[in-house]
Amino acid sequence: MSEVREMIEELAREAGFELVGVTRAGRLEEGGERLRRWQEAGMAAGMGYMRRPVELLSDPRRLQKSARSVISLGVSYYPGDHPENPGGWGKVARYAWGEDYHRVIKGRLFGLRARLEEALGCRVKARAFTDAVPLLERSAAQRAGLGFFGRNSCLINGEMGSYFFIAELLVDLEIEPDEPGEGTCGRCRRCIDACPTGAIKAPGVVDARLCISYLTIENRGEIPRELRPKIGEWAFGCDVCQQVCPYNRRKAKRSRWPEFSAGAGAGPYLKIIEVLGIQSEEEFGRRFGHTPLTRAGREGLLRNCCVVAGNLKLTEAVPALVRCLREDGSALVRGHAAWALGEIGGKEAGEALRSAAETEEDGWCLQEIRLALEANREGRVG
Ligand code: B12
Ligand code: SF4
Ligand code: SF4
Repeated sequence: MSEVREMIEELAREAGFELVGVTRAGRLEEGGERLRRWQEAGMAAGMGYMRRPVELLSDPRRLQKSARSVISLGVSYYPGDHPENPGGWGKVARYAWGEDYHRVIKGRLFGLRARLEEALGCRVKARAFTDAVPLLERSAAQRAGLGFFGRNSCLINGEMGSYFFIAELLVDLEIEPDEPGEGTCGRCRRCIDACPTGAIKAPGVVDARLCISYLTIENRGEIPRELRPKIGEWAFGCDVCQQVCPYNRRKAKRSRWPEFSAGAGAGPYLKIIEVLGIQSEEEFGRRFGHTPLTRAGREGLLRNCCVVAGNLKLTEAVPALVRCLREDGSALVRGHAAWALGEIGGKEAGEALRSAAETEEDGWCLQEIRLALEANREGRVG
């Protein structure tokens, strides 16, 4: 290994990254081809930023012209497993238990760049990225040797599993590249079989239109009616295809970054009634502004919690759902509250739905109320 490469490894580890690899800043051909097929099949769903040209998303030099190498970094976010549900709470995917990782990782990347410049004694033109970047990060990281592609499409490291974030520094230095990551799922197909919505259409191909992670985080509209029951108790994100993975079961390593621990952010569960009570953007910002949950926005998170309440038949949530149905300024929230009330049933739910049917002005919402009343009539009235 060259001296510079060794120094990068050392500095990256000092900065807290467990995985370090380097690849040249050239086109990611195989990843680009897979992305093209994924886009053409409509699997990018409503993510406009994932429908950008393949040439852009698969070429690091489009992000920084002077880039010669990509330093790919991995850091475990694994905060442990979900404790038992305290009773009718909504589940949060592990990557989102703590502080907003974009901010936290960016801070460390800037620190790493500064240390690198210090050590080299010259200015390094570098850009730091994680997640919110028009680049196929998994493909770059695989080529830099951080891991191999699992059938769930996640990048898996043989020693650490897949509960890690990927980040990168694009630098104008020619650095000796690493060998691409290798590994295999063997005959395993647990993730494909366990996915609640059948979103893994082929090995390594996730249809975002069906993925709970997409539906509860990136999706800005309604959760399709037929998929709502399959969301189960996931209020934000989904870990199913990772938690069944033997690599994670055997090798997941707890994160050493305190910012990713349950105490630093929303933690493993959300109290549904509490979330349904968040009535303004300010309140939402105060409660979740420093966490990844901010991505779903107030409307999105309340929508998700309505669906979980309906799935768990959470009678204690009825008053909060009735308030949402009557008073929430968002039709998206009112419509999902109606659905939940239809699922839970009972007299109070029925009365609220009937009265809302007379005053609701939004067409989609009114349709949700009517369908909820039908569900309520079908024997669920208490
Ligand atoms: C859009 C997006 C999503 C979408 C779509 C996910 C998807 N699978 O496409 C949604 C919202 C559903 C999502 C969900 C999640 N995401 Co996301 N997401 C992204 C984002 C922004 C782009 C991904 C993308 O380009 N998708 C398009 C497809 C075509 O590309 P791909 O998934 O990367 O798949 C490539 C490889 O898997 C490879 N490939 C797959 N199979 C095979 C097989 C062979 C033989 C070969 C050669 C290659 C290969 O080809 C594909 C093209 O490069 C990246 C950040 C980034 N800029 O890259 C984060 C990212 C992929 N997400 C991440 C995380 C943590 C998650 C979740 C775990 C969050 C959660 N718990 O809810 C889930 C996991 C769901 C899953 N099974 O993928 C991490 C993954 C880290 C890792 N170790 O893999 C990333 C890298 C963010 C980061 N910087 O850490 N995500
Ligand atoms: S994140 Fe959940 S819904 Fe999405 S592919 Fe994995 S198991 Fe399926
Ligand atoms: S669960 Fe099995 S098939 Fe899926 S990614 Fe893990 S090892 Fe591969």
